[in-house]
Amino acid sequence: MIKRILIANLGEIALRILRACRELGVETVAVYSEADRGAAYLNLANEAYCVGTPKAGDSYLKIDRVISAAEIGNVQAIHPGYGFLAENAHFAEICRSCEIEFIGPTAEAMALVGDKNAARRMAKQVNVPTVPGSEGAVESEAEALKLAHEFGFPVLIKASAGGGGRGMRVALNDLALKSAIQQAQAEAQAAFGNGEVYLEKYVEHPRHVEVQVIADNHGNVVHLFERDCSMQRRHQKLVEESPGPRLDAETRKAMCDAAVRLVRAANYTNAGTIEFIVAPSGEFYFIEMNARIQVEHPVTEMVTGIDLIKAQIMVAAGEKLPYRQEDVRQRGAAIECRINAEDPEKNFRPTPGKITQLRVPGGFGVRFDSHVHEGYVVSPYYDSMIGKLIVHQPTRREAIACMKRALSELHIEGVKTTIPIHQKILDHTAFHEARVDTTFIERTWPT
Ligand code: MV4
Repeated sequence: MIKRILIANLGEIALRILRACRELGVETVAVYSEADRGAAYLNLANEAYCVGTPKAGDSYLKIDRVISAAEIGNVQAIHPGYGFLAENAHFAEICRSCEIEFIGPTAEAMALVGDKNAARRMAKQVNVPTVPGSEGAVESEAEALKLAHEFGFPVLIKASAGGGGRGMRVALNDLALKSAIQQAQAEAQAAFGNGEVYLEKYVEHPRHVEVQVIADNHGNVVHLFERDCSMQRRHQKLVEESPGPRLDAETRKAMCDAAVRLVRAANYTNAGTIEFIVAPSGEFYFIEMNARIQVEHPVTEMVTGIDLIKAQIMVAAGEKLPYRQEDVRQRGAAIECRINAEDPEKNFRPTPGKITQLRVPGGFGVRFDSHVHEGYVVSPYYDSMIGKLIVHQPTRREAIACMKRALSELHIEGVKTTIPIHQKILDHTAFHEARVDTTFIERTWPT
């Protein structure tokens, strides 16, 4: 039985988890750093403990302090949210040894999918399409050159311990590849403590499409269809949507089935995301798997009607999924815009400071997931996301109109936000026609 949960996170996701717990009748223990002392959402928790100073490394990332708060708060489980400790297999292991349920996959499954090269190998084993590339790790320049000549330049060197675009570099020719291999290995060693790299052909102008899955501890694995997250800048997503536009039913089914095969092969449980890239040809390839709830999970919730945070908690409590695959439907279209305290006019520079005025949109099909309020001070220490505006409508066209209307109602004064770039995106014909790939933002508004 899970009667009390510690939320090892902050901001909108801490509040999102708090709300789910309250609806489930589960008590909550919040943690905060000195930078977040007095944040309004902390008052909704049954208890709240300070775990350190503002720097994340001295608070939200401190395993001993988070575990101490969990022990003192007498919780049965910890929800890590996203970021911070969410994909730290060591933390999941510590939770287990303290007999605290980690709300996520097992430490073993997390470590497995966290090794991007191992995940790629497993994908091949279960017939999930992967990009042409190396068979495992690349050790030498000679090996890399031979492979690159086999499948052609440009190629990408990726760190096994990387992910999300970290520890990744493109090589256009022999010379560049030679110097890149050693550099990439050294960089990966320094950044992740693991210098292993592998090679893939570079797929140009891809779309980013990911499949949401949820699996229980009884062998049931269900996918909740896909999200298109192509609208991003420097690996920071701006707009996400479900269903993925311009995805035919056959490709969708192949991708979702592939995701379920991979989840089964990895013995993966709880919520996870299988990331694919879709080439202009329509071919799709597995890229990596994310062992956490993601920022963009609400678009999936809107089209499926499934509360993913509640599902995570129920699965962690040992319950069976209450639906089979054939019960899950994709209904209508949902879009999310990430509202960040950043100045899109100044290269998306973070704009910490006090929110002096806030007017939040509402109405049919509008959801605003945010912890901020008038008088809230956006801290310079953490991610600059201050909210997510989500809409759900019968069709994509209506969802776009609804998002434009909702964005026009969202007034934030005191800090510059990404609202203006969202308005430009939503007015762009390339977005209306869904003719965008992951290079759209940089091509359209170069900085
Ligand atoms: C790629 C790719 C092209 N070819 N792999 C970037 C994030 C990481 N998850 C994987 N990424 C990519 N891998 C091959 N073989 C292009 C990207 C990529 C990308 C992928 C998804 C979303 C945005 C992206 C932006 C730039 C590059």
